[in-house]
Amino acid sequence: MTHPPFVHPDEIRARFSSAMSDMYQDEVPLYSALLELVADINKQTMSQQPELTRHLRQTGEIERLDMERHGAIRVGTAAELATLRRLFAVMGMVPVGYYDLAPAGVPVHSTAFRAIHETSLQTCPFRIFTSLLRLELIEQPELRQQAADILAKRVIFTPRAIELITQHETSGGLTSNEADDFITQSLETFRWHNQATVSADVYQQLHDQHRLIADVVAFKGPHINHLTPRTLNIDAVQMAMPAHQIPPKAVIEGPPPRRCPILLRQTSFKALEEDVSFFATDGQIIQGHHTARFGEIEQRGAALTAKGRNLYDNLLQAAQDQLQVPANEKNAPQYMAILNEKFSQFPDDYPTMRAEKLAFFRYFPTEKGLNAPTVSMQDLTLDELIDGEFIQYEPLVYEDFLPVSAAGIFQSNLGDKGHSQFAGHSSKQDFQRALGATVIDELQLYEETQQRSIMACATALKLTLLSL
Ligand code: OOG
Ligand code: NI
Repeated sequence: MTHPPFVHPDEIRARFSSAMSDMYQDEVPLYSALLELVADINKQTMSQQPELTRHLRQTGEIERLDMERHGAIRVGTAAELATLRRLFAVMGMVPVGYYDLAPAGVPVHSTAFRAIHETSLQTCPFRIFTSLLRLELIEQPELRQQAADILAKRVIFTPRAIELITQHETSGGLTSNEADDFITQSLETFRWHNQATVSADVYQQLHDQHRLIADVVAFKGPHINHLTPRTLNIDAVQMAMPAHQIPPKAVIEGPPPRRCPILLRQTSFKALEEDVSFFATDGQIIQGHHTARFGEIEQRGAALTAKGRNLYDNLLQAAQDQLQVPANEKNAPQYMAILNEKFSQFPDDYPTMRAEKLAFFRYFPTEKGLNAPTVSMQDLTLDELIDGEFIQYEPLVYEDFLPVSAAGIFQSNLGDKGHSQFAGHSSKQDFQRALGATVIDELQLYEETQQRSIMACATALKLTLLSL
């Protein structure tokens, strides 16, 4: 018996990402406004910067730009996280990286579910930053137990979603109709519910412990809390936001503006205050509020090697040490000045970043190389092939997240006055145990993509060997 062909996981992810964006636009109209603003500024930026446009064309990023986004969710239990891992696997998304946010005062640890091969990322780079609440960081034992009991009772997946996940695992794929069904069913898990599952009293207790704990425990499921389009000019969007009635957070997280962008710069608009109803013990409904959902934008730059990342972390730390207090509305200009000054130590041209092995690159054969006789190139090193203009290179785009920035995004939307930091050691092992899998090392992935591009050059130019 033949069966209809399976849909490629990349295609399911693309459909899911688009359905998720539609749902969030309905739920949070300000996100729609942000999308429009970002699209306008992207268009403007490309017409003003032909060199940037050429670069986006060369790497293929121009095609993924409009559909590029990430989202974030927070779950409460190991079982929820492990099932999410199976759900995301249907869409070719696997856990990459470990982020410990406890040192920054947020009681969660996280990973990013995403595609890992450059071809898949090109089809759809959709990522989900996924955090697991660390209940063990709740100080009061009774509240901790109560939160655990509430979480143990909830089921965040529809029975049909589980069925389709299992089917994908056993038969190796989903047909087009099943994929659409899977998308409809799994979106239910991420939908907003304006009805809390706990009483106003319990909500308040959880909230008093940490607003994030209330956000995870008091609701039916892990509602998507933001979606983030990719901008080509984050400073321009940040500046334009207030005029569009979108209130931005005080400072842009990450590195300062540069000619050659690195890693990730992010900013968000403040979370909305939304109406929520709570049950009272007498069965009555009480109206209240909850703030959790927001919008964010990001500008992505070059992926850094371990050496480059080290330099980045040190310069960022030095800037924060000099400022002494967390960056806020008042000291934002001063912080940006310090940051700029510190980052003057980070080379800002691609040849130096490449020569000093600070970033990862992708290599392409040039027209000249493709037309040259192989013998003229055979004994040349990669550097010589570049000097001879047989090969050119572009930075590899950073596909991941940054823990310090993520903490800044969390904080700006939690209005957190309490914790500056949680004690308790980083526990990648605990996280992986909960996840039921190890997380992939992102540096390894960039290394592999870089290496594949070198191999592809060798094949295209008919060279037997290329070494970095
Ligand atoms: C996640 C915050 C982190 C990012 O882009 O760094 C994040 C959250 O608020 O749940 O999304
Ligand atoms: Ni985000």
